[in-house]
Amino acid sequence: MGIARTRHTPDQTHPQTLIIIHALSNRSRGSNHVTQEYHPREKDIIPGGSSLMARAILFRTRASASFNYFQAWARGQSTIPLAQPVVELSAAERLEPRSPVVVTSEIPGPRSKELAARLGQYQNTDAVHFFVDYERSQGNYVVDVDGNCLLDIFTQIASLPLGYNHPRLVKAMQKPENMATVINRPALGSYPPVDYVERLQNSLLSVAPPGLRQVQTMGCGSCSVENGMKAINMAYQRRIRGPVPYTEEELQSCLVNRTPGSPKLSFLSFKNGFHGRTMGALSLTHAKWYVKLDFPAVDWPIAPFPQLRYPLEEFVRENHAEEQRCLEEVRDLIDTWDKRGEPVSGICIEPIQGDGGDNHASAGFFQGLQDICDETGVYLMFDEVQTGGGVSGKYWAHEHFSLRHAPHVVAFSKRMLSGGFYFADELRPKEGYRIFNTWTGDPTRLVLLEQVIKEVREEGLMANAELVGRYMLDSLKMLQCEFPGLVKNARGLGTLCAVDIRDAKTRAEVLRRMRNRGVNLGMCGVSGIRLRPSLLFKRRHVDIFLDRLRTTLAELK
Ligand code: PSZ
Repeated sequence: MGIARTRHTPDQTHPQTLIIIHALSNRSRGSNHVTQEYHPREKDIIPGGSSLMARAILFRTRASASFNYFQAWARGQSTIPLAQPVVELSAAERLEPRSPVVVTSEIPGPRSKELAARLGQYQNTDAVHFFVDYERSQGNYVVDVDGNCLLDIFTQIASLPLGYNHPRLVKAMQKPENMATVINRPALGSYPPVDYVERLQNSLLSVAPPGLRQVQTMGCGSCSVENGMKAINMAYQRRIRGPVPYTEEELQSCLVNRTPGSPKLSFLSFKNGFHGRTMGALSLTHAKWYVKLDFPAVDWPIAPFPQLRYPLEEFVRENHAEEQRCLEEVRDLIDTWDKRGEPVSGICIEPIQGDGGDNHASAGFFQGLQDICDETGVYLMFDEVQTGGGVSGKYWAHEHFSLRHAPHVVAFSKRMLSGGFYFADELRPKEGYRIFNTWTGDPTRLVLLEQVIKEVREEGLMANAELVGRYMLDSLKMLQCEFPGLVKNARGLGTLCAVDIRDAKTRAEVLRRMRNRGVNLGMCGVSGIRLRPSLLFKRRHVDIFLDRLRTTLAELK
């Protein structure tokens, strides 16, 4: 008998509860693929909506499915009576709830509020949305401590590759042979475990961006960007210095932040970029005031990121001109700062600006940027902390740009579970302890990442991201036609989709109402809604999201 059965009392008035219970009890039984009746629209999708008849059929199907679930659960069976149409479900999908269920009058509910008040004794909790029951959360659904079950399209700030409690990851963590990895967190740079090389090969190296074969793990995204910058600066200085030993003056002056040991180099970033909160990465970040205010930052060149008009295919000429303008500015800045005696050693850019507003630029823009870097000897770093991990339809979003050669650094974190960066051979430090800290990552994360990568391959999840993303974008474009003025600028690559809402106040209201309807969303830029689903997001999830968004927008029209 599953753990869930002993912990929850089935309640016929909340059929969804039964599904969660069934799902959890199945997880503990560890059963494999089954087929079951399924969302009738999964096979025959029309983006953007359902007729009354379709809704009626859907309701009936769901109601009878719930009853069947209950009967099966009551008999302790792990298989579910079949109905038509039938599609194959993965083990993970079988565990997932069918739709959101909201049981409190608003979210956060009373228990969340009580916990926030308690936590508030020890820290500021203004950023807390709600408290989560991570044990009961499953797949694309997050369950809060009040029993609300929300479709999660923000996934812990875009950091869950396979949603919650994926059976494959649960299994990996239950393996006794992985226990030592979990318990004994090593100082990886000095005492790597016996299986570390193999772990790296099976995880990070197996999905390395084309042309890069060096990798360094790190803790978080900021730390990854920060150390990517360091690797670039070291390589830059090495190039200038040549194959000579360090001078005593260099070794002494660096200790007191003076030249020549601490050289006057600069790093170029873009307006609205987000690269993290540590002091180096923070100097590259220009997205939100509350990330920056009161902290000293290095005065480095900031170039404009193209402000494109959407849909991209309709504004090709205007957008091209805008991108050329930005590239010219990059060129000018490199020149100006060189003359100032603070040459640009590297450029850091997101393939799609995330926090700064889901701003896209074309492949041509990035190719042009790489050309400028090659001409001026500036190193190019892609910050793929938010775009990496397959959600763009490729493992790395910069792979969409057909660059002439690999960038020098690709920083990652979030959906890769471990932070870190891939880098060109040329950037490899010449001494130990130069890119280093106590943990430099966590092998436990690689155990999980290995399973994530296997699942992505076996279940074709990158192709899924591309297909579902296209469907989601088409649907958002339709919604934009339905609510002109209220919704605009639908844009996306894979499932990295976004829309802008009329203004920031309306956006906040949309997010609040959507949450109360059981859909958890993120925001970006001034008035953007940012969609960051897991790789398990399917068309049926898009439909649930869209249905609720349409209702919400109609209320706010
Ligand atoms: O408010 C915050 O601190 C947020 S909200 C979203 C993020 C951070 N994203 C983190 C991030 C990122 O999106 C990109 C493109 N680069 C670096 C980072 C920093 O990663 P962490 O938060 O892991 O340090």
